[in-house]
Amino acid sequence: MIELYTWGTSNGRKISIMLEECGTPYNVHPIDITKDEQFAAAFKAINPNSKIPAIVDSQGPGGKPYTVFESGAILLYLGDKTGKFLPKETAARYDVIQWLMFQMGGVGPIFGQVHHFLRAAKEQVPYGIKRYGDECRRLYGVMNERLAGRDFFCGEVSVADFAILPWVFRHDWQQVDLAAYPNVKTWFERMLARPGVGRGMKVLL
Ligand SMILES: N[C@@H](CCC(=O)N[C@@H](CS)C(=O)NCC(=O)O)C(=O)O
Repeated sequence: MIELYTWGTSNGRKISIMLEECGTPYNVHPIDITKDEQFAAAFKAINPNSKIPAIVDSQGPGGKPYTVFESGAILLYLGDKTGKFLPKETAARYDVIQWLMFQMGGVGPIFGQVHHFLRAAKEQVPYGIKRYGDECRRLYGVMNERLAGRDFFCGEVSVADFAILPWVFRHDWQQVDLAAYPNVKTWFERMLARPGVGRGMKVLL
């Protein structure tokens, strides 16, 4: 059984989507980050970085419990464990890993800053809004080019799509009109039509 420590955010939803798509049984443990529960000692023992998501696999390597934090690492772990949504062949595998890292190093941090400066900042900071807004729109452009003539980021649907989807789901928070990125829009609609994605997106709603 997988124990999922999460909250209803884009990073958390990557993992509930993956678990639903794999059909892997899991228990949800809410960590309310609006109440600073991520800093509790019990959770810090699972993720020393005090952020959701994290998992504990009761049947980890060697049949022993194993803990994983960082959503990209969790997706790779679950892909290897289940044999789903992460190719085994080297080139196809690294195609997926590259686009997963594009999400982890680019989309997540930059879109997160856009959300902060547009929705949470206590003061208007035009410099931050422009810097992160420009980079956010540039990243949408990269995704739009990648998805030209492709149904998914890399061949078949993969953990890369599951990582990117919950961030594109917040395009209204980023003040991005998907009509300007038609390949992203079509991909987004294709992803949302998947029942597993729909169930994963509803966890802790
Ligand atoms: N790189 C981390 C980022 C995790 C992250 O930023 N989680 C946010 C919620 S989406 C969080 O726990 N925030 C609480 C905090 O920063 O104190 C991952 O992908 O797992």
